[in-house]
Amino acid sequence: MSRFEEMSLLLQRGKAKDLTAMVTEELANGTSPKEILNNALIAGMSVVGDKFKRNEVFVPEVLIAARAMNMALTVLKPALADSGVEPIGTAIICTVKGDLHDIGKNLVKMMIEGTGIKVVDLGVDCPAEKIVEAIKEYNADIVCLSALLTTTMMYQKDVIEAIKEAGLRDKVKIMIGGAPVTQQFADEIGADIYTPDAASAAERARALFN
Ligand code: B1M
Repeated sequence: MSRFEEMSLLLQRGKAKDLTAMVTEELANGTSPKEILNNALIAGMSVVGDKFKRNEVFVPEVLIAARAMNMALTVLKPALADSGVEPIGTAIICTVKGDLHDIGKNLVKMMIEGTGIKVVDLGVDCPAEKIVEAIKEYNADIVCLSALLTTTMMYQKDVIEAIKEAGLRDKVKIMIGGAPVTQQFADEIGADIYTPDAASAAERARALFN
């Protein structure tokens, strides 16, 4: 098994300390931080995402793997910055106004981060104005909206209207999701992408930059 595969497995098993130690060791040995990111961390998260989609692992395993990834990234990030590796794009994510559910949103965030996209998290109960401001401030490429209530899913439409009114609609792709949301609803309100789960959200976000 290669060192990358070993690190990928540690990530999949959520072994945060062992993974971080191994990433530190590899960096000291001169392994490229970009290769560690792509061949070990992103590769590992992508396996977790696929298993999550097939119901072979569940929310706790994904959260534990994501925690391991975040810890490893704390040692990798300075090396990535030194070697000039930039995120492939920027996403804004939030749960929309009136809605406090954030477990699914956090999973989507972690999986998207796992693809090398920078994610700015605006939290829950997020009004349209705040999203519009964030698109400008962070020069975002994608806006990711989560809603878990049949009442708040309608607010995703208000956000799209606000983005249009601000003249930013052509600048960003809008992805929506959450338990009551469907492809048909996404088409009706003019969202660009609907995804049913966190792994698909990460796949579709990444595909925008291929
Ligand atoms: Co609430 N709640 N809740 N709740 N809650 C639901 C959603 C509900 C279905 C329960 C029920 O009645 N059976 C129901 C909604 C009914 C409806 O609208 N049709 C409901 C209700 C009614 C309420 C309150 C109104 C209850 C009350 O106070 N009377 C209230 C509303 C508060 C508010 O938001 N204003 C409320 C409150 C809460 C808690 C605070 C107690 C808690 C939230 C804690 C938290 O999130 N920090 C809570 C919880 C935990 C749930 C349930 C039990 C679980 C939700 C969850 O986290 N699922 C839920 C019932 C259920 O789903 N079984 C329920 C796990 C999570 C991983 O899945 O969020 O669906 P999910 O995310 C998935 C996908 O949907 C997708 O990917 C994720 C993972 O693959 N996804 C995206 C999500 N966002 C995406 C975005 C994307 C793409 C994919 O692109 C951008």
